[in-house]
Amino acid sequence: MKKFLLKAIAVSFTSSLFAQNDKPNVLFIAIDDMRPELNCYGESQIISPNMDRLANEGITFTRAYCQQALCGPSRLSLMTGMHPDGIGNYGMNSSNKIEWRDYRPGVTSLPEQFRNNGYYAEGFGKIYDNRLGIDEGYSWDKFTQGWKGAYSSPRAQEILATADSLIAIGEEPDIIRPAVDFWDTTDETYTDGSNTKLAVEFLQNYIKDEPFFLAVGFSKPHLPFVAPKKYWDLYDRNSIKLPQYANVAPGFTEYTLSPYKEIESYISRSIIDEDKTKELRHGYYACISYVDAQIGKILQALEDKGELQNTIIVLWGDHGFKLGDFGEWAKATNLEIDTRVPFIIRFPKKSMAGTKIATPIELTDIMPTLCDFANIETPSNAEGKSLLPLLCDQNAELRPFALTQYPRNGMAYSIRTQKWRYTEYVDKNTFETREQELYLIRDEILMEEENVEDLYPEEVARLSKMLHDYLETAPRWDGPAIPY
Ligand SMILES: [Ca+2]
Repeated sequence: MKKFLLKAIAVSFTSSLFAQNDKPNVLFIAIDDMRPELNCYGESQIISPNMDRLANEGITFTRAYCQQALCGPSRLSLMTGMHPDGIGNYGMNSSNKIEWRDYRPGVTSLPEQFRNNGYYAEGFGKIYDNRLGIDEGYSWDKFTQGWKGAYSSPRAQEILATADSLIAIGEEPDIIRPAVDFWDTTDETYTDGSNTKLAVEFLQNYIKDEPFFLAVGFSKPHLPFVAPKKYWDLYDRNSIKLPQYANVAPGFTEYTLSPYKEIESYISRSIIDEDKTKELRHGYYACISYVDAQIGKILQALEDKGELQNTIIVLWGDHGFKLGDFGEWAKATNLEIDTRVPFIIRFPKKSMAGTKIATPIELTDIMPTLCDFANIETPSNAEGKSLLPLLCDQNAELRPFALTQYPRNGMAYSIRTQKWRYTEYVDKNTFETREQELYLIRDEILMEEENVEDLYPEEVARLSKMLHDYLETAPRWDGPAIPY
């Protein structure tokens, strides 16, 4: 009955957006390691007019959470609509590149389902993490990764050569490879500009009868923070703010932060002082402005093609990133700053333009939502919820929490409700509780300020029960995990 009602709402909503029998195109934009620190999220430091325009013409989900704060599992979860436990993947490994499809042949991915329903799907850049495979032939009619070296400038080459010569004589360089770089060069010198050019050409030359599912995955602002100089020039280094919470919060357990110190594969932590912190943040912001400019080119190409009003545009990030927050330069935790992601949908005719929705939702919800709007059946492996009821009624009860997990101290599950972030570390097999954390998340801060587990035992008990009730029946892949 509920499903029937949802379908009826979907059909009436979508038929008001599209001419009958006119399937909408999909423009699917992925951004790597971009925390939602944009103007459209109420922040003010980053210059991103095109993403802000998208938000102004669409719907911004201000409490959207990834399912694991790491590229590979977050993306595979989104693309299959399944939680890491459901798909059986918790990581990726560059020395053991695999095709995830070989391990989970029965699963239908999001673009695959669109292909099954008359769409042409083509992708550029980083959609899946390629260490888990790009799934060409299943998810895509055609896929181009288009990688270019991040270190194109003469200065970066010099730094790399110096590091190599130091390592050759047994010394440890402060800079192993640059964490930041700028160069007065074209957008196309680097991967994202180059792939944007290809995506624009795709749109210009598209003549097929089928609607398209065009995916463009940007590799910035992921480390290293490298972008053409003109994007660095948008910012005044002196006015870039330092992190508000630069120390660990009271009550963090030994598992709260990650042992994975991402920045240390670029530079020594010993050289990260206040100036370096500002330089790194400057680089991260410049990379976002660089990506934003590329998004502007794609939106323009879509408009020039006359397809803007017949295209659903979805923009998402795979997870956040700590820029000195809690003293860290990495992701890979269940903290708000690593799990909260940008997520914007722009519907044709700018339906519900400028709406902000603060209900906690998951990236697994993208698959059923897009399928609903395109009037396509959602694959049975999807675990997420269609966001359609929320668009009809912002107070609709969609899900009791958004779930994120990370394999740490057994398995760390973290649930986000409107008010709380509750994290519980359990034995992977018995679900026996090992450790608990509770944070009251204030809307104005959206950071963990203190673990208040001891102050609210009833809340801990309630949320723990909610989590365990879920775990008892949650889909779980019981074969061998996808290797990493
Ligand atoms: Ca990422």
